[in-house]
Amino acid sequence: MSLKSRLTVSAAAIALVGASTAGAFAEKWDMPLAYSATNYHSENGAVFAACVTDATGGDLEIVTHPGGSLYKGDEIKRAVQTGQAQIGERLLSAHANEDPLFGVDSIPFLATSFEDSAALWKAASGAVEEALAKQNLVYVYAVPWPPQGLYFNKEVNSVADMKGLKFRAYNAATARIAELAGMVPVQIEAAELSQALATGVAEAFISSGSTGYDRKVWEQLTHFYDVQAWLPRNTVFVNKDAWDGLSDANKSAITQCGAKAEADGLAKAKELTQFYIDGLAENGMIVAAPGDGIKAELQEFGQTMTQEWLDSAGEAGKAAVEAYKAM
Ligand code: PCA
Repeated sequence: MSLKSRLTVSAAAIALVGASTAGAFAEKWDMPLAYSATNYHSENGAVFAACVTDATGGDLEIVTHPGGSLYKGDEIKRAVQTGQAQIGERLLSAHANEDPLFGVDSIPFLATSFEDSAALWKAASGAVEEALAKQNLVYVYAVPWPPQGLYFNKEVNSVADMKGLKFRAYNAATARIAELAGMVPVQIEAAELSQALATGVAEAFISSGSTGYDRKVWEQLTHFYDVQAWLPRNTVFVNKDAWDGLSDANKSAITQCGAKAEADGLAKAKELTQFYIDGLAENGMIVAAPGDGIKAELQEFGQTMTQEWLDSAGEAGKAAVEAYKAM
């Protein structure tokens, strides 16, 4: 063997040893997300993933899969619980049927501003973390959506005007509102919302300006009423077994990057709230505050639903709401 080829062989051997060493220790985690890649939650999730990859020197690489591309919204939580994905982001209130605590952020008119939503989360997140732990999940961070408003294909001045509309729901609370208003609830993920509106499967819904903007709902709908009913959260969680297998250094990277993502995501949500609402108006929608009549009717739904939630959520739920109200 010539000197040159011997050098080449040994260089290749070293490269191989290097690669297999990294391969043996480095881990790659998939992180499914339900919302479009350009949504601020998904962008924030991508920054979080890069933060973890960087902080661990590539020892733990997190790869995001936005837009429901790996698992659809309603599949993400189960995928992480069972370890099919190691980490994921989900609108937790969509699972309030499993544990009412997951719906603490979707009680109408309990917390209607970013400030109140932060206080409510402070009061309730410990109980939510425990509820997640019972399901083999470790809480990492949560980021709110902007306040929720009502979208329609006509002017609506009272609950009576809503009667019979097919109402896209994204959790138990939104389905309950439909029921109380005499509408017909249909459960649809945001990724399928544009199509549902285009085909008439849904004619109205409640969500933030963000989702209306992302789904270009001005193509079918005409009115947005800025009701500010609540601010639901997307929550990021890790499979408990995957978590337990991490080194302390890697756990701490996730915790620290998560804390940063929680703060940055909140700042983005605040910054973008008006931008989204302006976007709806610029694209031809009528954007208005709800009239006093409809506001009073919705407030009544809120009281009914708050009581229903307290009845179902047990001591932990009651304690969280009381702690929030005392803040
Ligand atoms: N957008 C999400 C949940 C709340 C929001 O503002 C959605 O409509 O699916």
